[in-house]
Amino acid sequence: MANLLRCLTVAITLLVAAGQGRAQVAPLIQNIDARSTISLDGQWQAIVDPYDVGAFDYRGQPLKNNGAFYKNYKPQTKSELVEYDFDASGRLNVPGDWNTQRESLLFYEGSVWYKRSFDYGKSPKKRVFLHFGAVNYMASVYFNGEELGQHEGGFTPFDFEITDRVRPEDNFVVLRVNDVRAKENVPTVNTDWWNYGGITRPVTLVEVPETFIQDYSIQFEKGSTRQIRGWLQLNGPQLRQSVTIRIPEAALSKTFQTDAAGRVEFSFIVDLTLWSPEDPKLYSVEISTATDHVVDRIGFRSISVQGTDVLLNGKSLFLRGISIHEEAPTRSGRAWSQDDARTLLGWAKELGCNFVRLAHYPHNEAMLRMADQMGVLVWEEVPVYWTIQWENPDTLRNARNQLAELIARDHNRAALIIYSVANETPISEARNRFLSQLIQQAHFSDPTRLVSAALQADESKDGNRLSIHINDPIANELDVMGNNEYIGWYTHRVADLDFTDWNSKYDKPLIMSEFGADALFGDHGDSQSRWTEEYQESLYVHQVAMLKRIPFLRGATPWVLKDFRSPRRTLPGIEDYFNRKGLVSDHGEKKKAFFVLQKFYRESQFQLGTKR
Ligand code: GCB
Repeated sequence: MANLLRCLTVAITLLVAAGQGRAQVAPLIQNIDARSTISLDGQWQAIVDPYDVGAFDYRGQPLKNNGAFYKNYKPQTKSELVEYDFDASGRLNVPGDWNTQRESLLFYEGSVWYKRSFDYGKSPKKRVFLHFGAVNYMASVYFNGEELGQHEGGFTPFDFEITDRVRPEDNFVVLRVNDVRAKENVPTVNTDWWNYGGITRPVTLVEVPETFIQDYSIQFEKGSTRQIRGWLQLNGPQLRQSVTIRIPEAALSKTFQTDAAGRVEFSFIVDLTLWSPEDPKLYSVEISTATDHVVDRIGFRSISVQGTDVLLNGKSLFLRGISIHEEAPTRSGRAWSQDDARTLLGWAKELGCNFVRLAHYPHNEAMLRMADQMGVLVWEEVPVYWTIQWENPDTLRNARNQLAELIARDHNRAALIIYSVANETPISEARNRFLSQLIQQAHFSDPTRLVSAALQADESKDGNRLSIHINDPIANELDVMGNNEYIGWYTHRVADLDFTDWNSKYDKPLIMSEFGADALFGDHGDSQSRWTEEYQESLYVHQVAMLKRIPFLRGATPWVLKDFRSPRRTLPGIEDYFNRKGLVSDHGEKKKAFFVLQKFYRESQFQLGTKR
């Protein structure tokens, strides 16, 4: 069995690697923050290049000469023609989207070249990697005038090894970042969020020993609260080594031997305080080999489903959630920092949440680390959103790669309980096949977590009663069903919520993954008037009453915590390119509906789904 599993793992890794196509990225290094690092964050020189003249000549052929911006070439004589100059160009902050750093770039979609120089005293027998937290959407990465490779996908981390290329002085990294939307991409051309371009998450130089601990999983076996089942992968020339895992606080120390491929799978029994939202206990876990040493903060808990129940540490619970976009709470643009994470999750906790849906793409790692610390359960998601190219094998490879990178980054986080593989995707044979592969991949790569998708249901009318039927064949393969509904906003009237019944043919838990209404903070009127806080408040009152009547409901993540930018939202004076379904405005002010949900969550803490 173990051998079969290993063969399958290798097959999946190869498949995913093949899917990266142009990307020659290195395998992801787990837990970057625990390594020896130097931050490359700060001001980078930037050239805005809407016509891609830094990459292609006027015949559309790739530039190889000194005109290519990645060469960072300087004229050698006063007569030499060189039409770019990083040193004389403006600067952009990294991490940061470009759209909110310059007014002229708010709607810009295209290429921006980034450059940064650094000196580096490499210690002997060390390896050096360039780590990018995320770059949206396509990153072409160059180092000291040569191409390292490309990475596709705007929300997951990637590394390039530069051990043999780094020099003591005057290294320069150049990136061509392109965020042009394309039909075959993931996400595709149509979304309801801002296409924030740029190096949106931290850039880090990571120094590791020649043979280093590349990745590890130390988690409870599915359903268990005592049995650890894990694995560890070394990278480097000395692959056969003994590995010691210690949890000093629990007086635990176990030693294992890696095989010729640098891998070891292990299991052992522990007696630990379980992680939960009420008591988010994290242990320092020390992993050592003869050549490397990594410390992580890991929480231990089990998550499973039984019929329509979601069980955390064996006990049924109701997931009191909220959906969140990755937008900064107190400024404009993409969120990325610990402070951003603390504020966003702080608002969620103030609402009474024990759960958040990080929509619609992988959020930054700080969010997961903060959720671990603050005790907030997490649903993570890949941007398989609306109508992507279900029949296109490259689109599938791209989605699989983004899912693989997300799982690789977060698979030790206690807070993370659900991977969602899709949002509001229209049922078809091709779509079912596509999603089925993602679901299998998530289950296989991380058997300890639950898999979901935000579906849409059918409906029928009988007199004044509205019947909603969850009837999507893909639900057969999910552990938890998500469902988005906009009764009272896009469909029907708010009053219809009082006459709505929910049915499901699956014996599975349901999370109402979206509902909501737009309201401009400070816009007041009666509850029938669109865009007012009172309309939104009334919709929440009726939605909550309806939710309480759904017997198989085990959670909700209303749409959405905070107003967020969207190019689809053009209504002047109200939307102004913001989706206004936030319970908090884009300036951080709480709308009336915030307090309706808060009341529901405070009450339901002790009533719903607590069969103890
Ligand atoms: C949805 C989408 C979400 C949108 C939301 C809306 O169903 O999943 O991305 O932002 O509706 O506000 O229309």
